[in-house]
Amino acid sequence: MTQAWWKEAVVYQIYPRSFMDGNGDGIGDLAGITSRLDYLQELGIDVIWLSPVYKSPNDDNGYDISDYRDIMDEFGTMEQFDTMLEEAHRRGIKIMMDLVVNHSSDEHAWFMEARKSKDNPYRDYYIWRPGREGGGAPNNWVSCFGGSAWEYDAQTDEYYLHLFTRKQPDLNWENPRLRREVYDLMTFWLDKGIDGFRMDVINFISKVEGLPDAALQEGAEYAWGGEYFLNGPRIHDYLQEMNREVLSRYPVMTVGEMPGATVEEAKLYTGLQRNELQMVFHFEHVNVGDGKFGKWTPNPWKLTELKAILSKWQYGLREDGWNSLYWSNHDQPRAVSRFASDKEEYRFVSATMLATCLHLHQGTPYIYQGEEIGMTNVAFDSIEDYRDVETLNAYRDLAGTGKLTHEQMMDGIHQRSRDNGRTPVQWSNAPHGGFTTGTPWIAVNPNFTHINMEQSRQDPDSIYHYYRALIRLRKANPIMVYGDYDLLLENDEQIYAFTRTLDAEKWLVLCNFSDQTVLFSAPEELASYTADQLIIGNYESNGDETLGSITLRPYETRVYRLG
Ligand code: TEU
Ligand code: CA
Repeated sequence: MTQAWWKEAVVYQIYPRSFMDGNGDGIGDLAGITSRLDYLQELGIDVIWLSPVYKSPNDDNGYDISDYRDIMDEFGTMEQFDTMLEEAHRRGIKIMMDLVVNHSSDEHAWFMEARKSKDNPYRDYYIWRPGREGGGAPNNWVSCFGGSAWEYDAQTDEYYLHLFTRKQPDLNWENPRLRREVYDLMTFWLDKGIDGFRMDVINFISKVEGLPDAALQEGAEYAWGGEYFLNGPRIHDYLQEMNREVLSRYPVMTVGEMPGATVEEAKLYTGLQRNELQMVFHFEHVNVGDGKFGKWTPNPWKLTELKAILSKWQYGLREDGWNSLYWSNHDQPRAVSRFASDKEEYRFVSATMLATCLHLHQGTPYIYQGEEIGMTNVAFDSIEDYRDVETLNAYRDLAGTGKLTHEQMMDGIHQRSRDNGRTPVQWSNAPHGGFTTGTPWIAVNPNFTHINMEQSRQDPDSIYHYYRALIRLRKANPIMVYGDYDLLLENDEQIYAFTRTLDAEKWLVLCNFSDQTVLFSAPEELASYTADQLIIGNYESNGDETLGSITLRPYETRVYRLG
């Protein structure tokens, strides 16, 4: 197995708007981030993935960029960015930027030019088509955030494609001039000294020629066109070109966000000899339980499903390629609420079990801000309290049309809205959780009074200190990074058990995903081993260290070195 710093690293994601407000205007900012770097150093992480900080009108909180070479007004100045970068580097922390180049903002200078006339030099930076004969959008694709993926522009009597909101027009990667612009702006940031890119929906950039209609479901107005733009025909050419032109010239970390990517495709994206990317974020495990209206009507999910998905990825990328490991991010609900229990009596054991499970898989782990103190989902009573454009559009499309009742929709929102991950980080029990001295742009989860960083740092037995221990463990034990993964008990609905093996060393990882007390009895393949040493766990020992029968308490996790 080829060794690499980015395989050994632990990444921490910052969603700047919700991380720390440095100037009291209620919006997190760069000064706020800089003020918390000591904290991140103490936690022990190696890399920060910074969600977008570029100039943006914030239709989608910075994922709609109007100037790729400048900083969003609310977040501060380029000088403050440079200070943050320097201060991070001084502490041995690298910065990975978000690269959002499937689309720009409609307020980007390129688009403002492009929409002026059909022969404008920037016209082909975007995807324009005339309407259908007899009227209407060029095809029937639905936007990821609801409604048609096309917007009519009267000035030139044509439509432009937007797979996200109408303020996020898709860029035309067929155009070599556009690709050159992207490589140049990447170089601009790399020359500043940043350490990598997380690439937003990067597997959407190559569309099938002709942009054909997708199959319409009965009664639906629009259709999901994924088969015509996910992992499209020229995607590997583009990524190899990007690698040749830019990435190969810098010692960087790269991860491509890829909804709809399968493990077979991930091998092509991350295979060492392919010179594309290092890792992808797939969505298979975070989509478990999606129902009739996707995440808004969630069904219960089974542990066997989750294990099957994660194991397929572990085995699939075992020889070549590399996994990214995550439970949550700024688009997902909070990990404890989604995958274990956020009931206060189980919150510590849930959060530490999930952390252990994730960090003991093979791959590079990503911690989402607040996860390290066990922050939970929020349940605002009123739709007025939500800010996320996806949530608000879905409410309009589903509750507004009677497809779901208000109560059903609010239940879906409470479980899965992106705003669950976007309420501000809870730093202390001061007003607004110490996030701001002003009025926060989105309300702080009211549980900040007992779930907060200050509390978690003071308590040596907290989730926070458990994360620190896990990270330290990774630094000291190459088996956590490079060891082979092997699943045990694949049909068990309560216990997630697996081994990691590196040369002569073997570790056993046990995770109880249920609120029941369950018995683990070692399967055949472990018959010749004994539990040599408990490496980490989230309960006091109960003395049953014989592999034949281990009683796991609710959400208990244990990692043993086997002898
Ligand atoms: O997300 C891509 C994406 O597919 C999400 O819309 C995701 O499917 C959804 O949130 C889950 O319901 C990326 C960014 O991470 C997201 O914040 C942006 O809104 C989106 O791209 C557009 O840039
Ligand atoms: Ca601010």
